[in-house]
Amino acid sequence: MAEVTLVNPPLDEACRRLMPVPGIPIGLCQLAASLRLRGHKVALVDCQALDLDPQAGVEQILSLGSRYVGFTGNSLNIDSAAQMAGMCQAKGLKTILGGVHVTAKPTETMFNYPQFDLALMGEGDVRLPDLIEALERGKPIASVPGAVYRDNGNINEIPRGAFVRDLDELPLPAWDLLPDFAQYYQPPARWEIPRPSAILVTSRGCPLPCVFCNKSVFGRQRRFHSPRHIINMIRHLISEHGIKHIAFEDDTLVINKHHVEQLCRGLSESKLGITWSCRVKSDLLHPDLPAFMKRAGCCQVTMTHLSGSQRILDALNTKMTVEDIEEALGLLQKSGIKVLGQFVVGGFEESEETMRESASLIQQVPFDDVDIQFFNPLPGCEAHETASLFGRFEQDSKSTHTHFVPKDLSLKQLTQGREMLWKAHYLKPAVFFSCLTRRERWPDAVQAIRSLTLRK
Ligand code: B12
Ligand code: SF4
Repeated sequence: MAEVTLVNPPLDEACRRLMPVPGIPIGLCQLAASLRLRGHKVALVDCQALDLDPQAGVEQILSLGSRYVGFTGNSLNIDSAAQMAGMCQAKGLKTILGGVHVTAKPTETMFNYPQFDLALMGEGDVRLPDLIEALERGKPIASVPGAVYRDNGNINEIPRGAFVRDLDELPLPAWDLLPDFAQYYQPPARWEIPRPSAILVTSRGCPLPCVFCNKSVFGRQRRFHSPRHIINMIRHLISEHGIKHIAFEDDTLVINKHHVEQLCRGLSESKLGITWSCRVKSDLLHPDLPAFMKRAGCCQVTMTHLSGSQRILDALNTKMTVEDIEEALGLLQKSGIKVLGQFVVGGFEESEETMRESASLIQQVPFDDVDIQFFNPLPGCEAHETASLFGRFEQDSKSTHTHFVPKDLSLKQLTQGREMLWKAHYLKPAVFFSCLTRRERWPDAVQAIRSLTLRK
C-alpha cells in the first residue's frame, strides 16, 4: 500500500488541444525518488498521460489506499487539481498541494481552494519528506520550511528554506512509476524524432529578465546537474526504458558555453548512441556551439519566444534581437541541426503590423517547422502584474480558455494573426510539398489547407 500518492492533474480540453503531447511530470518523479530515499512508499497517477478526468483519476487514487495525496499544480490545472482534492478530502485523505501556482500565490491559492489541507512552496525535494514525517510524528507543521496551512481561520506561510544547492545530490527521478514511456509520452510523428524519447530538465533557476517567466519555484541563480550526472540519467533511461532520444527541456541549456561543451564532450565520449534535442534562446547561442552539439548527437533545436518584431522582443524584455534569431538559425542549420521556431503572438504591444513582421520573418528564413503560441501572462510572472496596462483577458467563445488580448487588437484579429503566421510557413512551396509527400506530416498539410481558406 502506497503511503503517498502523487498526482499530475488533467488539463482542460482547450489546453490539451494546445499541448497535444503529455510531458513527463519530472517534478513528481523527482519528489517520488526523494520520498523513497527516506523510506516512504509512493505511487504516481498521471492523469494527463492516461487521459483520466478528475473522477476517474480519483478512483485510481482511492484504489491505491494512500493516506496522503500530493497534487502538482500550475495555473492551468489548478482547478482540476482542486476538484480532485475535494473528492479525496471527502474520503478522509490528507490533501497537499505543491508546484508553480501555489508557490507564486500561496495565501490566495489556499484561500480560494479549501480542498487542499496543506501546501508547500518551492522545491519539494527535501521538504515534502519533511512534511510527511512531521504529519506522521504529530510534529507542528510550522516546523517545515515553505509550509502553508490554515490556523484558526488564518493562512500561515512559513518562510522557505534554502534552494537545493547541489542538484547532483538528488536521487535519479522515479521514472519507473510512470506508465509506459513508449506508449504515453511520445512527441508527434511529424517531428521525426527517434522513439521512445524522454524529457530531461538538467538545471534550475535563471537570472534573465523575460517578463513572462515564472521564477517563483527555482529563483534566479542558475544551478546545473553536472555532465556526469546527466549522462548517468541517460544511461539509466536507456537501460531501463530503451530510450533513443532525449529532449532537454531546460529553457536555457546553452546559457553557459563551458557547460554545454563539457556535456557534448561527455555525450560523444560515452557513445550512448542516442540523439537529442534542446531549447535555445537565440541570443545565448555561442557561434562555436552548434558544431559541437551536432557532433554529440543533437538533431533538433527549438528556438523559443520568437517574434519577427523588435518592438515585441523588447516589450517582453527578451534581450534578443531579430538579427540574433536569424544568426542562430543560420548557425544551427549550417551544422545540420533542424530548427523548430516557437513564435508567440499577442505579447505586449502586439498589433497587426507587428504580426505581419513575424509572418514576414517566417516567410524569409527557412525554419524546418514552426509552432505558434498565444502569449499567456500567468500568475507568478512580472507580465501578469502589468498585463492590465497593455491589454485585457477575454474568454474564447468556443472554449473555456482565456486569452490575453493586447490593446491594439481584438480577439478575432489576434486569432487571425496566428493563422497568418501558420500560413506564412506552410504555404512556402518547399514546406507545403514536404507536408504532402510525407505521411507523418499530413496533419501539417491539413493545417496548411485550412490556412488557405483564411478570410481576413
Ligand atoms: C519542462 C517544462 C515543461 C515541459 C514538461 C512539463 C512537465 N509536465 O513537467 C513541457 C514542455 C511539456 C511543458 C508544458 C507546459 N508548461 Co511548462 N515548463 C517547464 C519548465 C521549463 C521546467 C519544469 C520542470 O520540469 N522543472 C523541474 C521539476 C523538478 O520542477 P517542478 O515540476 O516545478 O517540481 C518541483 C517544485 O515545483 C515542487 N513541486 C512540484 N509538484 C509538487 C507537488 C507537491 C505535492 C509538492 C509538495 C511539491 C511539488 O517540487 C518539485 C521538485 O523540486 C518550467 C519552468 C520553471 N521555471 O518551472 C515551465 C513552466 C512550469 N511551464 C509553464 C506552462 C505555462 C506550461 C504549459 C501550460 C505551456 C503551454 N501553453 O503548453 C504546458 C502545460 C504543462 C502541463 N502538463 O500541465 C509555466 C507555468 C506557469 C504557471 N503560472 O502555471 C512555467 C513556469 C514556465 C513559465 N512560463 O514561466 N512545460
Ligand atoms: S523565459 Fe527562459 S530565458 Fe527568459 S527568464 Fe525564463 S528561463 Fe530565463
